[in-house]
Amino acid sequence: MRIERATLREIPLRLKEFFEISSGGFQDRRVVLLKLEGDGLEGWSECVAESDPSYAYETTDTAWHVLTDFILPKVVGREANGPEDILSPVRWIRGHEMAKAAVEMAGWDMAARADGVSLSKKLGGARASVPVGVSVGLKPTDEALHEQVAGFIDDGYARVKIKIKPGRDVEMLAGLRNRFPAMDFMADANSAYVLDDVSRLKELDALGLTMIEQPLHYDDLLQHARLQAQLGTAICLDESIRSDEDAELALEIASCRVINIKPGRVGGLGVSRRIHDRMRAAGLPVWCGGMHESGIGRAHNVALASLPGFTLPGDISASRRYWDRDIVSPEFEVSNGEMAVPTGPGIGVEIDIERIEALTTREATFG
Ligand code: OSB
Ligand code: MG
Repeated sequence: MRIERATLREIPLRLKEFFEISSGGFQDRRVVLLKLEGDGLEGWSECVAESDPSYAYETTDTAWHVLTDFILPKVVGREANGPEDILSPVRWIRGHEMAKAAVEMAGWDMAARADGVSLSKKLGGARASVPVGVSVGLKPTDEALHEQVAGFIDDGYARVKIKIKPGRDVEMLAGLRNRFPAMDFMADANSAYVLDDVSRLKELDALGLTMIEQPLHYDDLLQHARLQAQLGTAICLDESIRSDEDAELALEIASCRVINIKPGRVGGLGVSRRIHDRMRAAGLPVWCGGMHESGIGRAHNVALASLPGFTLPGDISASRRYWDRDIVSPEFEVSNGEMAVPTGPGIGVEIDIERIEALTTREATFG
């Protein structure tokens, strides 16, 4: 595949509601979209970096910088031997997985279109629809939390993830468990605890959570292993897993029993699939996380989640959970806890290019 041209754009998209996690919150997303062109085909992707470095060190601006100054000038104009070879000229760049992933993922869309198959099929997906859940931010009161959770249960989500932090944890979750005894709940701490909080975290074992995501430091596999050894509840790692090597180490020392795979966080769909394969061989489940993507990033996530080892519901919610209006059609919907995997070529959704162009706040082209 020849990458002849690249167009990078930034558009603002406002979430329907303010979203708060243990490290802070936001409502306005700065969405970076990439279009690659070559061999008469297009490939689209979304860079999932956020505007501030609270979840990851990358930001919208570092991703823009690394993409425009280092990555795109080197990959455009080159013949690549498939999507996993596109980044070969920039392997020397350390980190910046979200910036790299954007290029690799647009390459996968292009490669799938070249074969005339869906991205799901190109990746080895095995399912026509995938189980999906929803991630609920911290709320000022239990009443507000209960109301939103009740709404999502009515919408049919297969699992509800609740953001927690010290002071908003055991009692808050016990209240939810009391009200919804049979619901599949999990918690996500986004690194808000330390190992000394172990006795507090052990109180979660009584609540029947499917897992607790990223309780400790964003970088620490050893302390998670020490915690997992003392906790009945499965630990799921998010921030701590940024490569297949991280996943290998986490498995070796038993830092977790589940991994939340976000293709942006690990550098693309190729690495995502390798982590999936590794976990599957170990008999452990994975699921696809989310970064409040627009329909373009969501389409990639749904395709990834159709691989056989993604047995747990992903943070892949309906377009209308996030946006008044998405930038793809049809919009993504949830019914009976499942989301349909697009079957058209590539990411399989139509991109609203007119609206994207109207919203564009900056643009860079190569080739
Ligand atoms: O920790 O999984 C997380 C969103 C932004 C950054 C980090 C996280 C999240 C979510 C939302 O939980 C998932 C989604 O609905 O896209
Ligand atoms: Mg998380």
